Amino acid sequence: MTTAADYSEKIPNNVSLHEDRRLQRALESWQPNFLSWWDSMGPALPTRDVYLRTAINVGRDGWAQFGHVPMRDYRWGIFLAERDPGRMIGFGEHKGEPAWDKVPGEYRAELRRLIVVQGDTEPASVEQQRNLGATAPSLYDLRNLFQVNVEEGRHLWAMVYLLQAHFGRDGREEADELLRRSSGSLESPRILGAFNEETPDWLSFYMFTYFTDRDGKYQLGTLKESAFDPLSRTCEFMLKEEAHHMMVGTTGIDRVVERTAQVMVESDTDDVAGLGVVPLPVIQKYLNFHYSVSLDLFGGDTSTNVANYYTAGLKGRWLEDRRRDDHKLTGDGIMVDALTEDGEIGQAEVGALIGLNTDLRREYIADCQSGVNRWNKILADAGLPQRLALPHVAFNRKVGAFSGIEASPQGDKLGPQEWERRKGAWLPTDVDKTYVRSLMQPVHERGKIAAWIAPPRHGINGKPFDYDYVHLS
Ligand code: BYC
Ligand code: FE
Ligand code: FE
Repeated sequence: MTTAADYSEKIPNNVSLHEDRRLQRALESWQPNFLSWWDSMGPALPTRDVYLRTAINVGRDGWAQFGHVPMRDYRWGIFLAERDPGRMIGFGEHKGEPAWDKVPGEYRAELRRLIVVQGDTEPASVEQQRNLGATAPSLYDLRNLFQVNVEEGRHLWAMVYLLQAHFGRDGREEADELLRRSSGSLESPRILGAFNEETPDWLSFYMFTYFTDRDGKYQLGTLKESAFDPLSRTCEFMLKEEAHHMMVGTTGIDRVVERTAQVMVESDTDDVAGLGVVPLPVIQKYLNFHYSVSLDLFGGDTSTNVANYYTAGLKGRWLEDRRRDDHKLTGDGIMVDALTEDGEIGQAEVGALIGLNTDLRREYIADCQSGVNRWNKILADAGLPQRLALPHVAFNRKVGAFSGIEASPQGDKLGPQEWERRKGAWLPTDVDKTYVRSLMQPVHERGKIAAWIAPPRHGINGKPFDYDYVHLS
């Protein structure tokens, strides 16, 4: 059975908020802080309204409605996927016991930390994308940016709900801190590295939504397995929205590659810098950067934290119930990335539990490869011999076994001087970034599109590309 959202309330929800006055008051006093954060850190481009999807329900027969809404009036709501009353814990030492509706005291600190880390990324991405509206390549893209932004705002609401409903005063303090830290700040930065990087141009935005939102997909997938049922149900619903974010990234990069390939063929040259499109080597450098910083988001290659999370039932594996093992892993092993005794790039066998970050990172890497295959098919179909590739897992890492060394995208270990000398060939240089930024001339006219990107194959919700997706003010 589905509980429909109650839209008569200030905060749309399917969690019977009206039954809990204390929680309702906590959320209602947080709401103005959220709105002032949105005003100062959310999308900077003034708009009248935007054609947005709003979550209104969680059932199978339609969970969202579309319509033009002023962004500030977006109904950020709290939605949990439908409850399975008989749900059992699927892994760890509590496997087979009923899932928890409340936070067990012994796991309170760990669960709070997982929810805070997840919650911190959501507003961070909105902050990172704040200025992109000014250079949107089309109204269609502008609308997609804003859709992603409002939904990341809703994901923040989702985590704040869990904190305020289940963690008492600590939870309320953490909810305030989520609005206090800010992306790139020196005094109080966001918790994870990738969320303090800039997203200064639309190529970065597509790379971010492809690679970094995809980390979100995998992390949410593991939290969806959690024994703490409210977290599980929250993440399950967030994953529905996440699919669109990744579609924006996948097709965004498709369209950049397609347009570059077109101009390469038309002009019969590889050297398209100056022809108004992004050269393939620059696309590769952006890919290298966003992929490597996203690999860092999975944490250390070995981690006692993740072993404890798993054993306690807080965080599972990707598609836990499809794994053919005992779902406890106490006697199992896994090969993880590691430096050899003489400091070379290699692998080492460790207990499966402490290698779970590696397990998840590998699922992610395989998924990332599917995008690269897609973009390479676009190049092949254009008759071009060039190909894009994921760099080696040791390339440009700041977290894990390879954080102390440098490596080429091919996986050759490099000394610090050689790295300094050659890194400009692999990561975006100031010249590359300036060139990409020079292409970012706004196209805010209905039905028009910037010259550096191909139009999308489909519009949104069955609307054509030249629909009036955004009304600027
Ligand atoms: N160098 O790395 P840790 C999204 C050690 S995105 C070397 O903390 P953990 C979104 C550390 O001491 C999804 N070592 O990993 C996307 C420890 O050692 P021990 C966000 C380091 O805790 C786009 C070991 O490494 N969600 O939603 O296992 C737009 C491992 O510790 C370093 C989540 O991330 C270093 N620099 O996992 C919007 C989910 N640093 O104890 C949104 C929630 C640490 O083994 N978070 N160490 O000796 C988590 O699940 C986990 O906190 C993390 C880290 C996966 C992030
Ligand atoms: Fe999100
Ligand atoms: Fe997302």
